[in-house]
Amino acid sequence: MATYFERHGALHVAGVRLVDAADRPVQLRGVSTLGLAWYPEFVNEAAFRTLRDDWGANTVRLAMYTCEEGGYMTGGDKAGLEALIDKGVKLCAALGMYAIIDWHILSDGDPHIHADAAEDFFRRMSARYGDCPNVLYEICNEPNGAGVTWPVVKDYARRIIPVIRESAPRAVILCGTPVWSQDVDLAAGDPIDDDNLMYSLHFYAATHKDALRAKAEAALAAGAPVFIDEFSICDASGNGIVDYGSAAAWRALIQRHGLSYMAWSLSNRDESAALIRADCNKTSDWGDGDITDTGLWVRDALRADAFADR
Ligand code: IDC
Repeated sequence: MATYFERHGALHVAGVRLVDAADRPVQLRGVSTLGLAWYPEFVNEAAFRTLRDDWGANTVRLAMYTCEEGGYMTGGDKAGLEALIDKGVKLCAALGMYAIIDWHILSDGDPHIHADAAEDFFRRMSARYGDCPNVLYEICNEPNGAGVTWPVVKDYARRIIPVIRESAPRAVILCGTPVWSQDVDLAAGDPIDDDNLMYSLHFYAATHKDALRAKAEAALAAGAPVFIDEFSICDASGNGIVDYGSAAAWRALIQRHGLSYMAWSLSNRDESAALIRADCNKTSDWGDGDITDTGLWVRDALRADAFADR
């Protein structure tokens, strides 16, 4: 069977939708790594193959923290992190999957703090992968903090986007939004002038409910392309209970609009958001008993969508 990438190839944005060269709608569905520095063992061929063939994923997001422990800007092994990204991108290419390169700001809530490094990073990444139509660039995971308004984020985006466009003129770029990538409605009201850009919306279903779903609807109604490059169905700490009711409401919204979605996270960390159980040491070929409640929900969603879209 043809892979999702073989079927759709290079993507672009048309209106609020992600589409392929023939303007057919595309829905990227997959998982996000946890910090690449922390769980490098999950970046392996068998894992990605399991996600593709057993779970139904067509995309992997490669999350590289900038300022948490071992982050790119906080003493992390830069060459090692870039080697993991390279491995992940190449695995995705070989398996006919899409890859998202995520500059995962978090405690560094203002993307300007490390904009010089981001510029250098994305210049080199886009030069390296400019010819790889399966690669998307996510320029700031979750802007947050006092003063980090949409104009501030937009300013950063307007600095990084042209750098990526030097080598990847048509790649899809994902831009974080204020308040941990929730304020997509504000971005919609003051959009960035770029043809192939989408706005990040992140939700954790037990924390984020009707109010955030209303923001998503408002942004879409205003014509802004929204991309869910991170979510889980527990609370925003990555822990706590799984909220199946809210998760179902999010899933309905996702399906109504054909939104792309990436589940946090491909790891066996002892927390609710992890897809793999903490007592499981397998790094691929997970059976039902190896997968957390969150993971089972995610796998069900991915499987159902892959089946409907085969
Ligand atoms: C969390 C991880 C957790 C880690 C922490 C670091 O799940 O293991 O210790 O980061 O501070 C986000 C962030 C994402 C968070 C996640 C859960 O993008 O990095 O991961 N989350 O808190 N936004 C909302 C929730």
